[in-house]
Amino acid sequence: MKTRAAIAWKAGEPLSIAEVDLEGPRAGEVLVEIKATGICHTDYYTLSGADPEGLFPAILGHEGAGIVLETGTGVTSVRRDDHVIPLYTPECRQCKFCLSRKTNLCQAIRATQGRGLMPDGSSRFSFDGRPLYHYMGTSTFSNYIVVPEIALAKIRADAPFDKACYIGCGVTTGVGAVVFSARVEPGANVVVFGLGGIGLNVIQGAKMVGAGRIIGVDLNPGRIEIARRFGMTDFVNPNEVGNLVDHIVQMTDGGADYAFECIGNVGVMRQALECCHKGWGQSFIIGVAAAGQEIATRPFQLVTGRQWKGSAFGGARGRTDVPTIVDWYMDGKINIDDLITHTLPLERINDGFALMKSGQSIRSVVLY
Ligand code: NAD
Ligand code: AHE
Ligand code: ZN
Repeated sequence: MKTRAAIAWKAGEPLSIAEVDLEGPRAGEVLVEIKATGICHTDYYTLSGADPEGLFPAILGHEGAGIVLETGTGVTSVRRDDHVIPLYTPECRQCKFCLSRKTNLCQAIRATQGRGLMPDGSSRFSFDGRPLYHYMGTSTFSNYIVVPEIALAKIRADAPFDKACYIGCGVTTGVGAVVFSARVEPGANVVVFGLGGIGLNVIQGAKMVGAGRIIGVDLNPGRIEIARRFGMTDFVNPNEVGNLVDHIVQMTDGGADYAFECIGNVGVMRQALECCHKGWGQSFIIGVAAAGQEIATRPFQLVTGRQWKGSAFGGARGRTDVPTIVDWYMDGKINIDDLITHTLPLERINDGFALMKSGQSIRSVVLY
């Protein structure tokens, strides 16, 4: 079949909209009509050329929601007309990682996913007979996609696609980091570095679990109002204080119980560790840093009890936890609507990237 898609032909170049050929689902695979997709900073990161796994030409996008159109042989967990969110972190429930119960990082198809291919080593997308790479196993910048069954979370049918799509990455990453990765306890002091599409979800996750002080750090004062609305109790602009780490340690009577880096800046990652409380403070890296970047700190920071951790997809097990997060949204426990500042047709997807880069948008959503 044909599908309308935004193709990333080359790093650093705008996406181009075209009719692409899409092969139908093979065994264990599912054809999904994508109704809406968010644009995440990670799409921009890969398009920029900084992602060591970035491949071109590819169809990017990993924050979508849609409807099952057709299932390949052997598919049992979803059927035609089911509403679904594609998962860049699948959940096979059989691999060593899934069975460990210690991580959400299912590895069943991670190797081929990182090579832009379906689990059988081929691509379902082509243009003029030339294969196009899949991206993060999802490629939601295409109106129709084929994905493995284990990479689909079935969600309730009354959740609107234009909001539910954001649960495919940003909402789950931010809220999940608090709830599943850090398990922040009521009353704890939380510091969030970067108040964008991820950081604001960390803030609302912290509020949801009853955190005490919720301190937001950003260079963009335009983020203050929305962050306060989502639960931030204090704001710090790094340009307006002397030593940022000392400042936060003073504000929190010795340091943060939990810190989250939601930028992808290795210098800030160091600050996010060092502002943590001696003896127990935990710092979670969420931001994705470019190829070649490395983190550093004095080992003494860890010797004295601070912990450096990371969180991918909020520690959520996609097929199990994503439907619950959709319920949280539908029950009014989390706010998605106010974070979606722009909606665009696919033809204007490059404007969505420009809005993100300029700091004007929190999340742009493309509607098919
Ligand atoms: P975004 O562009 O919406 O937000 C980034 C925010 O950081 C902006 O508000 C910006 O003003 C602020 N900022 C930039 N430099 C800063 C600095 N030096 N100090 C303080 N604030 C600064 O991006 P996003 O969509 O929220 O994504 C954030 C990061 O999270 C990206 O690196 C993205 O790739 C990553 N990410 C990781 C996961 C995961 O599973 N680990 C999932 C999604 C996104
Ligand atoms: N290819 C990138 C990986 C970047 C990365 O860490 N991605 C996150 C999700 S970001 C979503 O917006 C992730 O899930 N990581 C775990 C994994 O297995 O990729 C790079 O930098 O190499
Ligand atoms: Zn993302």
